[in-house]
Amino acid sequence: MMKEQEVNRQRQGASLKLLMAICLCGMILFLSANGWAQIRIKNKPRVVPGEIIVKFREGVEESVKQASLQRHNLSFVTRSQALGYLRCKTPAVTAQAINAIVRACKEADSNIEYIEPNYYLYAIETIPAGESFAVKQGAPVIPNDPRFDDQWNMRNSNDADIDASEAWATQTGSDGVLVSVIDTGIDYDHEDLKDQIWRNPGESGGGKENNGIDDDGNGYKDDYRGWNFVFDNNDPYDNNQHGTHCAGIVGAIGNNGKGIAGVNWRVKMMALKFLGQDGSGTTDDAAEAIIYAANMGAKILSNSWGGGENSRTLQDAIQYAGDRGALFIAAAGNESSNTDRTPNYPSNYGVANVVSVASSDRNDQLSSFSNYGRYSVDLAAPGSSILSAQPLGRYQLLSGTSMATPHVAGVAALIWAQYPSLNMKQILVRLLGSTDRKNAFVGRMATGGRLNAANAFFTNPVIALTTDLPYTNNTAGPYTVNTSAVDDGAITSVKLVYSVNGTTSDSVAMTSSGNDSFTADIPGKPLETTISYLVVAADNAGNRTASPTYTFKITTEPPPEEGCCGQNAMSFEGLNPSTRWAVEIPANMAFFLLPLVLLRRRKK
Ligand SMILES: [Ca+2]
Ligand SMILES: [Ca+2]
Ligand SMILES: [Ca+2]
Ligand SMILES: [Ca+2]
Repeated sequence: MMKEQEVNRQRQGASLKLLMAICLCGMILFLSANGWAQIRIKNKPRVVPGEIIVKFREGVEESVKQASLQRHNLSFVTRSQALGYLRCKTPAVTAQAINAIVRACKEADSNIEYIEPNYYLYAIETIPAGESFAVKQGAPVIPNDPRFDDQWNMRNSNDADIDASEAWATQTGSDGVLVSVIDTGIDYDHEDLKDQIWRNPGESGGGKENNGIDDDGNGYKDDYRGWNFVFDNNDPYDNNQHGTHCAGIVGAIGNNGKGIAGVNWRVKMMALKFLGQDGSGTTDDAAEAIIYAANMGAKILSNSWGGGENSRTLQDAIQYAGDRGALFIAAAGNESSNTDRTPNYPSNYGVANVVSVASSDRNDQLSSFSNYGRYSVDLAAPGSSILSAQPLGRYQLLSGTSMATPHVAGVAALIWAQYPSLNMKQILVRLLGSTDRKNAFVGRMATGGRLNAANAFFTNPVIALTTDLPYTNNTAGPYTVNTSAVDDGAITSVKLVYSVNGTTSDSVAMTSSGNDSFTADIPGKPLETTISYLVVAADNAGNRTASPTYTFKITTEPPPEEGCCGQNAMSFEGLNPSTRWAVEIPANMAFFLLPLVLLRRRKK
């Protein structure tokens, strides 16, 4: 919604204060190869001085709200129409003082549903890259973009790429798919981006672009090419560099003889700027941007930023987008840490549409800076030394989970272009169920794999979101396994196959629980039992796919040290190449797959 001029002035004042604060507490400015300055903010401030977000419970009377605000010395500034929270001014400036008010209100005021600081959020720092690269010739589809040879992430000799060339043989993207890049804005005049920028039809034509009228009644005047939430105007131009780089990965025009090729040669990108020139923004603006994207029909939201604490405001905004069928792709963060233990937001929110993305390098290893987490990170995608677009028509290598994230958003868009009738959940299953499992990622993220665009189009069953049961001391059971499976035709059966202490095995049909989900129970077992299990799905054409194998123990011991990659994978070269990726399994599970191999041979 539009805000009063006074508010704008205050906020610009706040941004200036922030900039000054940054200068005081230490700013490192350095020049990268082609002269672009990068700013890294040290000692990042965590909360917006003088602001608090508060939401009252349903049905609380206006007069009671006013009295409550007065009691806590808060004055109303803006209200979120979609989520109902209020952004308020407080005399408190320091994080300590603001947190004290938040704590006091939580305890004392039962009319308040939640109250929290307006956290600052940051573009996930990018590390300038300057490695040499080796690119292989001879691909299924090689676009004519002159810098394509430098895009190891799309195609390289190690096959650590996302198989973009193979995917492009099937699908190169569609103008009908809308991806929202929620970031520092986009250089919408860039030679490789300008034809991919979303135009709001309700604010286009007949002078609607600049008539000062909210022609489509969405609360934003003249928002014909996205929105700038930092200054509340209709110019989301990128005065940083981060958002343009992310946009180029999602959808730099492919095969146009210029620059690079994005994951999508054709796509529409919605430029939503909530991070300022210094790469910082606020929770309130992020929530507004997310709600804008969802309301205006974006199906994929690409989010290469993070910071703040666990925020109910942000979680509600992400849920709002999920309720409207939009995927929320989020960077896992660049702290080299385990986000199962140290949560990173927004990638850690437990909302079904959130996909958390780690970064991989050209050797298919986890990038040194990348966060990881067996339960909290979903998959890896290339993020080290990625060439993409920069403002003023330039191109540059950058590294970060920021760069990995738009690869995943881009592949989600490709899948949607190929299968336009799929819903968000079905896109999610194809995205997560088609990764290339690698030892470097197994145990460090839920899929144990790196993004693969070509595999996402499989006509065999695709399985994802299988429960990874943790160690437990529960001997009564049952141990419930949920999974999801989709197919280009129809899933005809889903089975849970499990072994007990590596010797006996059982197979049970999984019951459909709707929405492409299936469930089955493993009965309770005594202490010191080890159970391994996998899921096998079959389709109407008789094709079968096996999930990875999961293992847990009934024990009072703590689970083994988290981290990585202990199990030796065994790959079944004899299988159909299109299913081989799915059946790289630990050696002790070979007997489960043997019947599948035999079945397959019998059919021939
Ligand atoms: Ca409008
Ligand atoms: Ca207008
Ligand atoms: Ca191009
Ligand atoms: Ca099929």
